[in-house]
Amino acid sequence: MIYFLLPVFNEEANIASVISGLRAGQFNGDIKIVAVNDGSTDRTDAILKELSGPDLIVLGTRVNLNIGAVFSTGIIYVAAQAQAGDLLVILESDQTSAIDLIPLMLDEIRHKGKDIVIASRYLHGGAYKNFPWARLLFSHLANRMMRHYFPIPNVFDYTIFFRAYRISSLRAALPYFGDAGLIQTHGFVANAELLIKLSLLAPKVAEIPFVYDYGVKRGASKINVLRTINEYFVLVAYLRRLIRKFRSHQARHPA
Ligand SMILES: Nc1nc2c(ncn2[C@@H]2O[C@H](COP(=O)(O)OP(=O)(O)O)[C@@H](O)[C@H]2O)c(=O)[nH]1
Ligand SMILES: [Mg+2]
Repeated sequence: MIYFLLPVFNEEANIASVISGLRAGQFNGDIKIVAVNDGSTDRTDAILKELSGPDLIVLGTRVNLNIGAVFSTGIIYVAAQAQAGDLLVILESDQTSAIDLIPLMLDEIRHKGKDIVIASRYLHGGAYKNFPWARLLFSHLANRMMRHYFPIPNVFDYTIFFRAYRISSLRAALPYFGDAGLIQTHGFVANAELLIKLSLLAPKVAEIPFVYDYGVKRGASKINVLRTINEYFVLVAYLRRLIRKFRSHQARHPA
């Protein structure tokens, strides 16, 4: 089974197209779409009802909780449902995650033994298109900062949501961090937090080039850049403390 996790917040202009794109895709396996509706106040909920089917699970909250809670809810749900060998793809609900790249991402896991595959804007062949310059600058700085403090072999893009995971590698992380501890940040930084925590357990991570075209998105971005900058600094301090504790635990209890 291939699970697709969609964080959804006020995506009335995009969500139907994303779900029908997934339904039309060729992924070499059964699919289940898990849409976590993060307290949307537009027509998102009604549209999700119109799209209902056995392949679509809608979770979420009535109030907006932001990405951290959305990822936790979706990952814990999928980890509990999945069978050994199942895969998870997290993608955005605003049409910017190119569905035709997914088979290549899944191939890296199925045939090349990878555990996590990142659609990367920073690899040769990857790029940002139609992205506002201020966001571009911010994205570069955030990725530089993550790479500086938390280097992971082969990883340059820490902030893109669009990734594929071997679900067993997510499951392996839950006993270390707990359901409530796998993701402890609230905003967009939750995505980097997840990757860095998983990397402590040494999964095989690969990137494949991805042209991220922001021009295909309908509607406005909901990111709050100033708040997110602050969250990256908080994340660095938090993860450095956590990694120290993790390493000293590992030294006392070698596997
Ligand atoms: N911004 C934001 N996005 C959320 C939230 N909850 C879920 N999402 C989803 O997370 C993804 C990223 O948000 P988006 O507005 O596309 O950010 P951008 O593409 O970086 O401008 C989208 O799929 C949103 O629907 C939230 O509280 N805030
Ligand atoms: Mg987006």
